[in-house]
Amino acid sequence: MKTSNNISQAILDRQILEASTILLTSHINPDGDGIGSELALYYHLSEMGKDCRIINTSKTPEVYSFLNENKVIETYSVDHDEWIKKAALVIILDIGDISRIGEMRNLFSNKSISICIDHHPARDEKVYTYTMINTEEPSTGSIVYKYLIHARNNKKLPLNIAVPLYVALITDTGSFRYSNTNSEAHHMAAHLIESGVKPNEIQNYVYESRPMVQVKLLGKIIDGLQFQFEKQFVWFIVNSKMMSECGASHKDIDGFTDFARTIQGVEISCMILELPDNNIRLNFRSKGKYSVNDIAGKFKGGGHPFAAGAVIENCDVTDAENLVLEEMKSKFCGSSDVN
Ligand SMILES: [Mn+2]
Repeated sequence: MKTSNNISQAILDRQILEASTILLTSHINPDGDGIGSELALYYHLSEMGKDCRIINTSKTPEVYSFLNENKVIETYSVDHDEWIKKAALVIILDIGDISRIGEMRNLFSNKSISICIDHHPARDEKVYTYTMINTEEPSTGSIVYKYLIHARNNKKLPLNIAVPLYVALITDTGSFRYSNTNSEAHHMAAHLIESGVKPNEIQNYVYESRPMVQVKLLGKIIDGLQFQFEKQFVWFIVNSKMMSECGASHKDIDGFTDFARTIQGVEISCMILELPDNNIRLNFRSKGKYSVNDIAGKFKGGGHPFAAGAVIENCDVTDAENLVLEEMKSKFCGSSDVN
């Protein structure tokens, strides 16, 4: 899917050339793709002499702190407002839905140009001046990579750009295991390795440095796994009590839905996460036989065919569970799925 205000690389060149102050941002609880895309663009734009800053609503998850040794990723506070209002160009990366920008949503001044670079379908593309959206791409980092290859005349990328792009790519493709992995993803990886990225080193940082609180929470999640529809569907609840018992916060829940999907025989996994203010976050993952973005869509969410999510407002865990099971019933017991 491409949107009507999608721009070419040449137009992005021009927008960047004309802007001296550029803000880069991503979604709340940013992931490897959001952070990796931001950092790659940041180092490119800084090299061009731009006054460029990365400001996110949420703190950088601990697992990605190795990418932020220079402390260039900032966490939003009202002190940033003045600078943000001055930014001539705002580049929003990997956002999916603009509501996922959190508190920073109302801060774009009318004067600033906004560009959304993403591989999620945009439900609200009109909020941006321009978009560079391609839902065929496995990661936002892949779109940024292609742009940077163009902007830097096909040269090898410096490590400070190649490493974050590699992180973006491996985190969104599950290290080349997910259905979005294509030959271009491997070509991109090869080029990044030729640029000096050490895959084993990066994989260790990302996948073999799990904080103990996450492991404790995972233990509770495994204990509470529930199965239905001949064990093709697995779901689990993460409530505030479990979180506080483990000393975990929302940044620690990344990857659990993917983990549940790895179980033999499971086709779809779902996490029901209790959020503050009586809201529920749903995360869906599919092995590829059934789509899940249509299910997320029923709850006004969205995403990719095999990885999607939604937030249900004013809902408790039990109601959310019943609603999800109802949808799953029509998925597994209804007419056969095209996917
Ligand atoms: Mn992404």
